[in-house]
Amino acid sequence: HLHPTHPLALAPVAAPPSTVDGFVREFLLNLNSGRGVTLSNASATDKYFALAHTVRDYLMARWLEDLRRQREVQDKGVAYLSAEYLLGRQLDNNLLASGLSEIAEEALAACGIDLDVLRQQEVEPGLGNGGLGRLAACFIDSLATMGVPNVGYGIRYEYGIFRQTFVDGQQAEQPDAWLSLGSPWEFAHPEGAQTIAFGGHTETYDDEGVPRSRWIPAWNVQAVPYNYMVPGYQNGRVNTLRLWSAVATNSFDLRVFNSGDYEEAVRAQTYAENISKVLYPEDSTPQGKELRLQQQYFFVAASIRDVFDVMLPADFELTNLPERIIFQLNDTHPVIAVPEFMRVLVDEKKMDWDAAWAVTQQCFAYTCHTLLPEALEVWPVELLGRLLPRHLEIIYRINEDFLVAVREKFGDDEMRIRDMSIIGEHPVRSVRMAYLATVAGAKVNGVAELHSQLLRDKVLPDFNEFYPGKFINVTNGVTPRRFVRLSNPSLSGLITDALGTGWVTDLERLRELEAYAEDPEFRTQFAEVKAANKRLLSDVLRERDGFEVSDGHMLDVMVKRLHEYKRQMLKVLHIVTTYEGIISGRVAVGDVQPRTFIFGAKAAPGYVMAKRIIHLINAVGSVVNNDPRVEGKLKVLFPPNYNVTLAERVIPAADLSEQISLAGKEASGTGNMKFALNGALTIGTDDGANVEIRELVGDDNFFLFGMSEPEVESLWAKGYKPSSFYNADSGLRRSLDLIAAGAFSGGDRSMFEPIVSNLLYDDRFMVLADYSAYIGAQAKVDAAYADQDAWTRSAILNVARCGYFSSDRSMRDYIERIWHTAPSF
Ligand code: CRA
Repeated sequence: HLHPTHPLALAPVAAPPSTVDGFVREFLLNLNSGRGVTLSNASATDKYFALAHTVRDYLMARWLEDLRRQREVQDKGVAYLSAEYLLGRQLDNNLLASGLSEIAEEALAACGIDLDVLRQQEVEPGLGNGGLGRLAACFIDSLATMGVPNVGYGIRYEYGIFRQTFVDGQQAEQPDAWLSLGSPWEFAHPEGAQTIAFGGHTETYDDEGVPRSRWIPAWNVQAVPYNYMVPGYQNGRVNTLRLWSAVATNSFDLRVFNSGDYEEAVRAQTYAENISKVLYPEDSTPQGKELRLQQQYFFVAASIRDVFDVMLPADFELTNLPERIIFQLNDTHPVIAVPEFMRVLVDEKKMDWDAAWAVTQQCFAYTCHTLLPEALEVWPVELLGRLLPRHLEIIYRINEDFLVAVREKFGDDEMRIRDMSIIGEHPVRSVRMAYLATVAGAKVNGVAELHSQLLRDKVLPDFNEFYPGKFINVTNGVTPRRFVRLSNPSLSGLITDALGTGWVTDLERLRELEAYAEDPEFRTQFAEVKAANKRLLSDVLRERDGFEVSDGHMLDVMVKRLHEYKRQMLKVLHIVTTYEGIISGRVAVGDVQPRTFIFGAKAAPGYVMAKRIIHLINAVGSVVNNDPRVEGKLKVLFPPNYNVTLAERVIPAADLSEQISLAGKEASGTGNMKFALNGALTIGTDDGANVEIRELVGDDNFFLFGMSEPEVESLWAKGYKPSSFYNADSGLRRSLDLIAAGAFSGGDRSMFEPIVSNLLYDDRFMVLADYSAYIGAQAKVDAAYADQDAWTRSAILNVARCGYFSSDRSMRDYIERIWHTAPSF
């Protein structure tokens, strides 16, 4: 027998040899023993699973070794708490990270298999809504690539973001059963399940002379961890993403079983398992549903217990926690972790309140991702107290102590006390989660310079005054591995030919491309890359949606969630204006730059206005695309179900990136960064990270338009009258009138009337106010695009100057300004 301390038992089994033969052997082994098939009778699914398992086998030794070393050295680690991880497909990323892409391709070819066919088999894990979830995925990629110990904690939703289809131009939602064939990337550990309790009541008791509180919960569920590898880019490091799945506890069933009520027992099971059933599909507009709070508590309670029971040694000195762990709160969704952490320290570990609070304030940091007041989560006290009675008590105590300190600093300014209280009174008594996070967090950060400044000055000014130095900025970033190296292999090849390979982990090196922008030969190659990417996109859209992309068109792209603040309607008005100009004969067809407008956008299923706008985009598309007068000139394509996989095809092909939110509303944006890094020029407002993109690429290489944030504020203060803009601009009048007259609804004037009325009478996002500036900027875009060589030069400069937007840089900023962790080993 192999004794557990025998070297062979301690060390992981070595990876298979990194050769084509070694890969073929491992792949066939996985087909045979993993899938129970031979190569000759294997389905595409079998082959995909065997391939994925083969990649895992190569990464496994490194993963096990990293886990072992982290247990041994106990360096400070980051627990990233996020309700969303929008991962995208894993196969290609993991092949790239392990340096196996070429070997795998050859090995499969030797087996008569096209790697590309297997890539297509993967259903992407869509466990997020948009930017926030994709950001979390970029961050854990960067941390692994930088060798920083990190566990990403989240929820293993059985159904991710819904699959979008269009029925008569209107959005329909289908469940995203991404796990129906299973996932080859996950490792279930049901034996490591944690019990997570809910409900019940609290009581005080005498603990050998010390009065204490305890929670007597009413029911519980099991949180089963599923581990996913997060491999660093070709650095031999593998971090862990741990997602929790809810299952019913035995005791839960037994109680009901004993009562003989079998049906009730099954119902109870379903109730428990509902917790991780489905991702809430609202982006930036939470619905305040009880199940959502259950989800939030479920995953953070399991994660905190994981840290105490699995990561830390049993005898760990709790006052040293800040040297060992930092919990980063990805928006307010995981903020219930704060009172849970306090409950564990005070009630379970019997720490004294003040000591526990001092530790907590060093172990948490909070990232705010929004400026929309409706996105700042608030939980009614009634609901929170019913679901988590002890946590509500703890929140009250935190608030009491906090308000005492506020009085000490600001005096008995009752107005200010009411404004700063963690408990809001209107319209119902509620817990303001952003305030709780701000009070608890060592640092609070916004996600772009402008956003962080507005957070300090407009959203939380009292807190900024009370906690000088707590509010900081960390501008978002995106991973160059997925969003350049993988999604744009042609551009990557061109860059590598010029600069060597180092840029993939040191994106500021793209600066060296500035010189190449002046080289006509390089510009030609760069233009060829863009053209090739357009052809690739064209193939994908033909295959996927039956669309045709015409050669020689400018690709003008707006892909992001459908939200009024992002102003897809401004884009629609531009299209209608251009179309109306041509068909009315006012504009000569020859004067218009041929363009294909590409949209991608999901609307929250309950967001009626957003769904109407989707309907209108499709309606405008079907009129424009079928009108011979604009044939070959204008085209509108709206492929359904925009997701990470489609983004990876669309972004490298784009010429023009639409970032046209009302200034002061888009916290950062991250799509904007991906486009610029892939050589699209931006037309955008001074909002979010657009500001920083423009500063870096220069005004000559960016189409700025529209009101600035202070101008927006002053127009609001003056009173925004959309009709004055309508009356002042004949192009705007004609366009809106065309929509209102039913030109895109077969003469039906009622179909899009709510959109038109909204813009004219009730628009918080001031679409009409920025219309003429937008149309003016689009005219400049047309003129600039006419000079292809100059456009290409600008595009190269965009790539060269956007290295700052690597998520590696974001992570370095978090490490230096917030976490104070370092790469280990
Ligand atoms: N909806 C912001 O709106 C930002 C991302 C990531 C968002 C984006 O401007 O780029 O976060 N906010 O920081 C959000 O989810 C709850 O707030 C987003 O993705």
